[in-house]
Amino acid sequence: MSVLIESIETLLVDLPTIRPHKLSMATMATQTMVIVRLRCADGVEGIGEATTIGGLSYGPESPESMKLNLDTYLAPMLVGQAADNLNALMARLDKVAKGNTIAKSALETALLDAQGKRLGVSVASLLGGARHTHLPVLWTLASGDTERDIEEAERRLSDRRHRDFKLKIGANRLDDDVRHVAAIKAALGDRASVRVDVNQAWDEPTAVRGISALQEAGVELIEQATPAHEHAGLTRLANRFEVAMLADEGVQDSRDGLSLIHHGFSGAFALKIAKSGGPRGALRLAHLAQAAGIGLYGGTMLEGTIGTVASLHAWATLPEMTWGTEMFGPLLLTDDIVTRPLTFSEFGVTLPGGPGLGVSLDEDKLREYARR
Ligand code: MUC
Ligand code: MG
Repeated sequence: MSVLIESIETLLVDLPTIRPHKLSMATMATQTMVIVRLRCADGVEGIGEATTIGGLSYGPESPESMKLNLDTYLAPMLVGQAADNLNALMARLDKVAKGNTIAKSALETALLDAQGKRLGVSVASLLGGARHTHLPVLWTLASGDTERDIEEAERRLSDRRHRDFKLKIGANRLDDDVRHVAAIKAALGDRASVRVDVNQAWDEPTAVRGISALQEAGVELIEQATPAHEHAGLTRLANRFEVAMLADEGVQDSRDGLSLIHHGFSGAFALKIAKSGGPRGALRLAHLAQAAGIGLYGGTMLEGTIGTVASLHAWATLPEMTWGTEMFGPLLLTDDIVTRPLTFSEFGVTLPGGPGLGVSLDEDKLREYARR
């Protein structure tokens, strides 16, 4: 007899960031996550997280809209259903709601966590089995100040925390951005890999000028230089330059992946469970990329520990990723809402053991940071 889903609760949780995090479309001082608690008739609870960046500025879902849509449309489709048939449950969600991939990802995560706990196996096992238990993690330098970014990078290098750095650019004049990136790369030299994320801020002619200068400065990877929908343009840039292009906002799911492949894109895809409606959708995109010879990168929406761990369980099932991962979200926050935070060491993070996600909510912390 299948166990039924009894209730689904959602909470908005606001956690301050350790410093302002400046992206081309927003500056973050707080991260807001929607935490999902999915309770089943056998007493098992699965947890999930829906998180985006900068309110509504990154994509079409905001934390507040996700909570509303989860409560009003998505959760009622799951309550009363058998908890163990993920294929049927996710199809019910797709039937009632187009898009809303971040909210759906939180529910898929909670369902995987519950099923793993019930069976006594990890989420990675449910996804086919972990091939790694320690994954590389980069750090994003985005204080907005060159000297402060260099100091931050030096500290992270000497702590053996991170040796790959992603710089957020696109908000300033091109020349200023190039000067900023070149100064950081010159200071770090061969001790670190430096990449940039433009978050769609350039048009193609600006991208050509910017990428030439950044390639010259020794940057290794250029993330989403141009608008998300411009698949032909991104492919032209990938063909034109030696430095690798990474598609992020432009590759939400397998459909986008297929379109880029059809255009002849060579480069890499940033996988995010939030973009693909959950860990399984992100893995479908990864498998497509692998078949087409496209590189992989484990991306984040700057989730807290729950979303980060859910992603790690998925990335752990893949062969080593070409460009590593950026699963540093919890390190950008001043506190955590789980009882045992993740262990970051030796330039990476350790996949937690135990059934399900392998992390538990800290009820006191949850109460402290839950929005009233
Ligand atoms: C993005 O667009 O990649 C990932 C790291 C970071 O600092 O911002 C995110 C979003
Ligand atoms: Mg990005």
